[in-house]
Amino acid sequence: GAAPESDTEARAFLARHAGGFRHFINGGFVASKGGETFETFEPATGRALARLAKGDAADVDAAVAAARKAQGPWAKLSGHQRARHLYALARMIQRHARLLAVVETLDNGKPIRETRDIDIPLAARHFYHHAGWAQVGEREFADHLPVGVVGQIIPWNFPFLMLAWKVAPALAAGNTVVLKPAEYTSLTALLFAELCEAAGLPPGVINIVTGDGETGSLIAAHAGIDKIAFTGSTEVGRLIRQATAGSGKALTLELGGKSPFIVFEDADIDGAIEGIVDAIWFNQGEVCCAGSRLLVQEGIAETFLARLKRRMETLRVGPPLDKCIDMGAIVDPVQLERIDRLVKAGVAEGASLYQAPCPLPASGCFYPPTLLSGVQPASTAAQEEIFGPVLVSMTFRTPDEAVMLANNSRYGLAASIWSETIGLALDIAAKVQAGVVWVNATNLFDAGAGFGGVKESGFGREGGREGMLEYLKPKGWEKRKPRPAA
Ligand code: TXE
Repeated sequence: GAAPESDTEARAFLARHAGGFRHFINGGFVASKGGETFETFEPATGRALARLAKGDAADVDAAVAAARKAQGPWAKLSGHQRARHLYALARMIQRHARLLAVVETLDNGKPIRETRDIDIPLAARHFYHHAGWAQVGEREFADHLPVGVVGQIIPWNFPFLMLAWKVAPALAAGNTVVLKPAEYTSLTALLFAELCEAAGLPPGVINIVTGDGETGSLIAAHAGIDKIAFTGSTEVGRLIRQATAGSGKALTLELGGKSPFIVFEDADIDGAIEGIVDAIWFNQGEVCCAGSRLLVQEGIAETFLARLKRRMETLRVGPPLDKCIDMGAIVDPVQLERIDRLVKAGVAEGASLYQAPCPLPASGCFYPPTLLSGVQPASTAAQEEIFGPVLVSMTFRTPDEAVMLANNSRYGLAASIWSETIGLALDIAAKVQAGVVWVNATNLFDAGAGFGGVKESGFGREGGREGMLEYLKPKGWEKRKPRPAA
């Protein structure tokens, strides 16, 4: 195989912060007021990677105060001026793309091929796209105002891309931000803070507070925040909805999924096989919209699964800096244990287990590409989000049965439909309960298209015009006199 990607520059970045990473508040790096810190690890080796500040109530207060002070002046800038800042950030991301990709791979465990070709370029594209919205927004949203100070809590599966999805539209719309990265993967966010400094972004427009769920809950409950945008588990989404209920805070939630991947008898089988590989083994299956439930029509099920198993054997799992690797490490031992527990539950419930016989590194958090076939629709394996490289499969006979199985889920994030009969595919697309539907394709993301879920996958959209509106409020209501007390 090819030589592994060099991590020299990334190690130098880590060494510069060997004394511990700090929060980024009001344009500068500051230690936690209470002095608490925590450690993170490299998933591929288990070695310690960084020490980070754990945000407490005083830190969140300071970040919110900085964001509040910066918000008026930021919103008063012309759309053109705000766009210049977003373009500058996009160019900074491109200039430091290699460093960002390597840091992301070290921190998360995902393959360098993906961070280099997908995560970081899509993040840059998100800033470019939203620089455009900052300019046209002046006319398009002339009857709207920014929401104000936004609290953003993001997960660990696409640490930098999720930062871009949250930060770019918020800034374009004239909001300022208090962002908390996930505790496993904060490093690209802190590197981004350095890039914001270098790009001359006004202090307080972006504030980054690191920490765990406790820090997150302080942000969710903070009275000085006007909106919360969250991506993560449905369980935490529920807690945040409770914490913000009745507070007047706006809220968007992008939560879990168990997305169906439906293959009809007349599908292009080669295409569908490559599609399912991308749907479930991209990013180790740690993807909210992963096609984790394969529904295949009975007549082709046996051949399809046989071919899929042969394709699984060719997937390479290993050190993520190796440029030939298809699947890297699972983010943390806790997640690895959760995946294994759910696979065992699937087997106990009667599913057949197939794991690709690929060699795994002796240490680090690795898990093989896994298929559970013949699962019962009501079983744990068919219903729970596994959030790992585990595909479950079921068969159906008729299109109606496919729709019934697809919708037999508490989630509704995405769906992928494969058939050469376009009328059938579009008919099914309209009947599947999902925020995003792909036909003869999967995992298509575009900064200009709204992404989000229905049912327990959450609400609100990210990307495009719909995404911009989530960071705006109609003008006028704030001038209305409060109703006299009864
Ligand atoms: O997610 P959490 P976890 C799913 C996936 C995974 C499971 C658990 O199934 O196996 O969730 O992962 C912050 N108030 N997804 O526990 O806890 C936390 O610090 C406010 C799907 O890591 O939801 C982090 O920044 N914030 C998913 C963020 O929430 C809180 C992506 C997400 O972490 C908080 C991740 C609280 N009480 C996990 N508790 C997707 N759909 O993309 C935690 N956080």
